Amino acid sequence: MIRERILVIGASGQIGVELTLALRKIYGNNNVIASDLREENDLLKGTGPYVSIDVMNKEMLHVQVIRQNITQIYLLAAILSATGEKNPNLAWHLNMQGLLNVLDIAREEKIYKVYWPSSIAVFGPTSPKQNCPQQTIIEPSTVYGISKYAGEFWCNYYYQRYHVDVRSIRYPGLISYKSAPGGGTTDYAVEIYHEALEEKKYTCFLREDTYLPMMYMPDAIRATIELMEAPVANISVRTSYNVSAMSFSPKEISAAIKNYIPEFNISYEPDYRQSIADSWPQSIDDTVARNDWGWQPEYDLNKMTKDMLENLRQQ
Ligand code: NAD
Ligand code: AKB
Repeated sequence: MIRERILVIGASGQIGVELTLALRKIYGNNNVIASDLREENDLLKGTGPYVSIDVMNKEMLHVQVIRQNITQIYLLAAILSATGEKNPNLAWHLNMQGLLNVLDIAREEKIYKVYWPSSIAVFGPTSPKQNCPQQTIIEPSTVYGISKYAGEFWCNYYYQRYHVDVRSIRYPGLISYKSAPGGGTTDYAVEIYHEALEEKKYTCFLREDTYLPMMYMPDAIRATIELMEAPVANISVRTSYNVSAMSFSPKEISAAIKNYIPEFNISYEPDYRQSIADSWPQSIDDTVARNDWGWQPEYDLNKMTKDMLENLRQQ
């Protein structure tokens, strides 16, 4: 049996912190090496090894992979949709070159498995708005979406040509209370809970009727680990899997919060992120993920709202 040694790149980010902690529970603290450009996140301190890595520095990354006897890599370092529109060159460069560096090292060092997330941002204005299927018209209109779509095909290419077992999920917007989101269009759905508790009001940068696919972080972490643990024979998609949990608008999340904080008030001042949101589907069909590796979400809007507010109150 292989003794897994896992490298998480981008471990101090919104997903990285929780994924690193979950992987440490399964594989043992010392077998999961967290890495990031940023300083170690406070929640990771004292829970296992942490190294400073720039994924763009391929030589240094390669040295770490060999030195640490890495068998699996989770690549989370990226620039998200809203930040990407402010600096398209940087977003393209990091999102593409970072992935190619990891895939190349995985091929050369015969890394057992690679995880790299894609996003619902691959879909564009010409994709179906409702229950957007796994395979459909895909014409992304953001640099982030373009980089994710190109990345999906690089993953497929490295699997077909070099047999790198790289697996991927098109995450919807992710909502969490532990680590802050990093510059996405769906970030409003995290900010709103903080502001509801602290200020009892929130000004939303999207219109009240903007429906987007969303998922609570515990579901996203479980989906990731279930996909990575699925038998290789079950994996029919080598670009990236659609997964779905819930879909709501700012008006609906605000109503869900009001059930717990009746005095909460929301107002709307849409900005440049509105057109990004408008280009994405409102809901996702994840039948293929359900059939291939048994994906099932656990959280809907109300269950998530209760849990978010309870946990944020405790913080
Ligand atoms: P994040 O911005 O919170 O975290 C990314 C981390 O990468 C940060 O800690 C950052 O310091 C690090 N990083 C940036 N440049 C780096 C570099 N050159 N070398 C090493 N580390 C670097 O992002 P996240 O929300 O945790 O997203 C992780 C992945 O999941 C990304 O690929 C993102 O596109 C994807 N995703 C996220 C969401 C979401 O809602 N959070 C949804 C869909 C897809
Ligand atoms: C973003 O809004 O950019 C991310 C995503 C859906 O990929 N949360």
